[in-house]
Amino acid sequence: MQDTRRTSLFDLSGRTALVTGSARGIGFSLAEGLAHAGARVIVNGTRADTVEQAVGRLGAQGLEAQGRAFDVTDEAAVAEAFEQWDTKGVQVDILINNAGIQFRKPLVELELSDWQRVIDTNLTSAFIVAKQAARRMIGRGTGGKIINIGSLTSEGARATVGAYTAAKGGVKMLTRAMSAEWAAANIQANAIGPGYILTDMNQALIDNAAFDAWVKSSNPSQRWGKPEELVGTAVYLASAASSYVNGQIIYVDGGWLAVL
Ligand code: GCO
Repeated sequence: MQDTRRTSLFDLSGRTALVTGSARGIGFSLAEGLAHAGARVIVNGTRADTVEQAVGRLGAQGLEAQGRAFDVTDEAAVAEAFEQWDTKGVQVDILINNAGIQFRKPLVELELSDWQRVIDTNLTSAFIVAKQAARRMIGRGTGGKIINIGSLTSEGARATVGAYTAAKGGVKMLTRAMSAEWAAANIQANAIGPGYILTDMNQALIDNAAFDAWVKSSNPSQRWGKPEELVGTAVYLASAASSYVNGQIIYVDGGWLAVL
């Protein structure tokens, strides 16, 4: 039993967190937030230069960060990264599967290759990276934390983002599948479903006056979310505070899904 009088429930000191797709956007904010909660973080992205810049921005705040560029859809590259961490004694205790892309096109015009790219990056990557992380968590007997990033589209569809919607619906169910297989090994696998957040990925939507008005009128908070507003939920799901929470998706959406 956890002694809540003596342990700080949300303290991540001594833990190592890998956040995929964390050179910018939501991923960067999550890496920064976990580091402020005490974790050592590993920044990941596809480009070594942007990963190093992000590590530099964290280091400048006195946070403990290292970087590793790899493509989360490339199983061999992911396996190699984990093998190298093994040899250096780096253990991933917390994994945030955040890497994602968007590609907006009506389904009847969508090329199969673009569908595949979106599914691979947003859904299959979570399987590829979590497989490596969970194998080690199970092998060590330490358990661990896996946080997948879903979306409002884990629940509802929006025209022009069909592949993304299919992928994010899949992320919700993959999270449950992970719980089904790994909860007994003391791994808590949960998801966060962000609402519409002010990120580079959404810049075209933010700049579109009609879309901006739709976002502001569709959720009771009447505004877009900020990446740092996802941090509290991520720290909770990465910490001892969520030791009996498993297979859930927590929407951080300003109340969007609660209203008609
Ligand atoms: C879109 C956006 C989204 C959202 C987000 C909502 O085109 O609808 O890019 O995918 O920002 O995922 O939760």
